[in-house]
Amino acid sequence: MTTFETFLDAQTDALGGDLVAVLRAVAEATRKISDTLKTSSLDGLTGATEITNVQGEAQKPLDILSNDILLDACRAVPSVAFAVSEELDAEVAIHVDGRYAVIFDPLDGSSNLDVNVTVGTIFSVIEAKSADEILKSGRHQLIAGYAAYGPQTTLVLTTGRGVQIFTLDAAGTYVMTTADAKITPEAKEFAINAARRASWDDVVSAYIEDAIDSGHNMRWVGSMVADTHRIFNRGGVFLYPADRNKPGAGGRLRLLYEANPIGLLVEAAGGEAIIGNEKILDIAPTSLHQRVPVIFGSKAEVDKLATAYRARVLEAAAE
Ligand code: AHM
Ligand code: MG
Repeated sequence: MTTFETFLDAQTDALGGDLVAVLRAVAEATRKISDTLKTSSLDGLTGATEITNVQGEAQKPLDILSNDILLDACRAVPSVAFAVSEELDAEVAIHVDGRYAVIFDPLDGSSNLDVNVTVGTIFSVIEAKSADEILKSGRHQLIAGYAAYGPQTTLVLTTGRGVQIFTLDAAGTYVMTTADAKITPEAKEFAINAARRASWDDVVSAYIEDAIDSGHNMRWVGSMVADTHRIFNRGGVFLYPADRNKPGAGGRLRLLYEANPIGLLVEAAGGEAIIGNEKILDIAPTSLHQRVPVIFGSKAEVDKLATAYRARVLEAAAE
């Protein structure tokens, strides 16, 4: 049996003790969040607060609590210089002598909380000694991962050497359940919010029409972490495209703490993650809460979309 601690010990030479300490603290924070979620209704942690976050969304008590648990974890590690969160307006300076920024969505899919559907924490660690080093492309991520809080709590992680999956046991120990996770290159299943089809661009509309005609199945949890976890287990493609009626609006999901960490995990597992004609991980961010269109999953399916976007660019250039 490989526990998370055993795994961390084996990573120390490659990552260095400071980075391992960051990862240990973040994983411990996800264990605490998992514990808090289990009895949240009994503890009165339901509904929404009257506080609105920088995204203009009403925060839930568990959004705030999860954010605080992660901030406390960052403060406990001297090498953390900054924390960036979906729930905070700007980066928070943690330790002046720190070296890393921890970037997180504390509770992704939190609109699903009151219906007891899987939610998750998404996180990423980059090197950033000063605030102006935070806005860099996803290729610079040193660690990325998510914890999915469902029937089981599962930690999915990359430190640059493949993707490892851990499951939380009854004693609160993460135990490795997959040593080298791979996303199957072909799978006939897509995830998209079909209610928004009037806002899709031609490439997405044509892909979905074709997929339905070819007998693909559809699933949409409304928690990106849960949809991602399904793709890790049986493949498929996830799409949250830009709204064609709102040029420049990006998409719904945020680059730094949603698209980038998932993009790194997906590529590390042999899948693809794109924004139209480009890879998610190559996008140079312009702001902390920047929204982007997102497509990721099984390589063969994402390649079909990437090829169609490339053709569109070539057509536009020829006009
Ligand atoms: P959140 O971080 O505020 O929970 O928002 C992100 C979530 C994703 O988990 C999910 O894929 C998406 O929003 C669902 O959006 P929609 O309600 O448009 O289907
Ligand atoms: Mg989110």
